[in-house]
Amino acid sequence: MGDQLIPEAGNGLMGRRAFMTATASTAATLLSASAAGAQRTPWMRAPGAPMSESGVPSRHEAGLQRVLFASAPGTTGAGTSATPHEHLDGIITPSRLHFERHHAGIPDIDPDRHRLMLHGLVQRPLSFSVDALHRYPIVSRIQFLECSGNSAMMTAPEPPRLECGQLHGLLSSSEWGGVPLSILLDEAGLMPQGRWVVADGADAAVLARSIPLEKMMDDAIVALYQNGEPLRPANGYPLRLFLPGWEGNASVKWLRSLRVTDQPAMTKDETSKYSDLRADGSAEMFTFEMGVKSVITTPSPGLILDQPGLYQISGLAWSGAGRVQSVAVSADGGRTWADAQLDAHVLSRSVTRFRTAWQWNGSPATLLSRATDESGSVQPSREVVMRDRPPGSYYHYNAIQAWQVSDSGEVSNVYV
Ligand SMILES: Nc1nc2c(c(=O)[nH]1)N[C@H]1C(S)=C(S)[C@@H](COP(=O)(O)O)O[C@H]1N2
Ligand SMILES: [Mo]
Repeated sequence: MGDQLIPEAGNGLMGRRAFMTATASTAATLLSASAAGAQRTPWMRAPGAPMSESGVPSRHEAGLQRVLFASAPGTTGAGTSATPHEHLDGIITPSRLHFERHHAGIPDIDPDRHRLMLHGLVQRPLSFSVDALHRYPIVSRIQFLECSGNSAMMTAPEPPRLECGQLHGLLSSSEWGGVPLSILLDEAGLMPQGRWVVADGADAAVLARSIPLEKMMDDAIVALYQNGEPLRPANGYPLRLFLPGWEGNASVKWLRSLRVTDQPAMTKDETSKYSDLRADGSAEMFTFEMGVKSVITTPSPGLILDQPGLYQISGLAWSGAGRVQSVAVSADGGRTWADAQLDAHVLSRSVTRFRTAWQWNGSPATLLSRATDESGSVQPSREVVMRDRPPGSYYHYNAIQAWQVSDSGEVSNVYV
């Protein structure tokens, strides 16, 4: 290692500038002459498997599965499954591993019989078939979807002994393609009294949410594509509402009706649920925008650091308000920080991948990441996020996550 590898922050943390040099070294073993001349491995001696119609991951990557999927007691399809972030890199969640949140299972919709109705305070109520929607201009963007209940278990009094995806996997990121709502609303002709749009889904839960008209006219889409292919049934096939940066619940799947109104409908999904209970007993409604947030995905619980040496710290940062400006990382529990390197794609209301190099000396260390977004909002501490939260108030948790590395290299979830 050259002498340019001077840590920028405490406990061996390299900064952004040292990232490439620091990580270019050392994990390989020296090639011996006997290994270079070794016999062919079994998979080199005969032709491999044939092609297939649809790909699957390597059988050696058993961790590439959605985690912690569970249905509410007495139900089959009312629950969540989470993205295993500790096994992934980059900013796109493979569609197969996108988190799922259903209130009454996945409807088996026949796209030829499905219609999207646009009605209420409009000049011309309209009905769209799926084919008709494909004839409108389609836009696509890489953006995140996060359930307002993501990370909710972090409000527990003791830190849950769970892995990164189990704690924070109700966040995924895709390229979403669809028709801007503004085009459809313009075609229907808004009446001046219109302020809200009530969206509801064609599932048995008939999930329904009231969305301010400004958001619908700004960047909302009727999504038809996810990562280049038609939406998967679990994520809303054949079409869903997609509201960039807003709590996942409002992105109504299996969308069937959009009704323009002059006030919110106060549906069950925005009153009894998805509102934020405060200590004085009041409930704050319509917390739509997801706060600035980040999490280190590696190292993280379940992964073990074999021996002291250089490691890459890598994670995800995002904000419902726009782009991620910077991510600071600490290896000493927040006493000192260094700026992480951001991957090339820093997009609005998307996840951003950050990385930094770390020289672990084999003693206990506490790793943290703290994101700042382009509006200047800084990811808060757990103490701040827990203020004014009575027990059972668990939505919209975006606090700084701490991972403790023990002297034996085990990583665990801790509160700082
Ligand atoms: N119709 C309908 N829309 C829905 C839901 C649902 O159960 N039914 N779940 C909501 C919730 S709580 C979230 S977080 C997101 C989850 O989307 P995903 O399953 O594609 O990840 O969809 C939202 N839209
Ligand atoms: Mo959700």
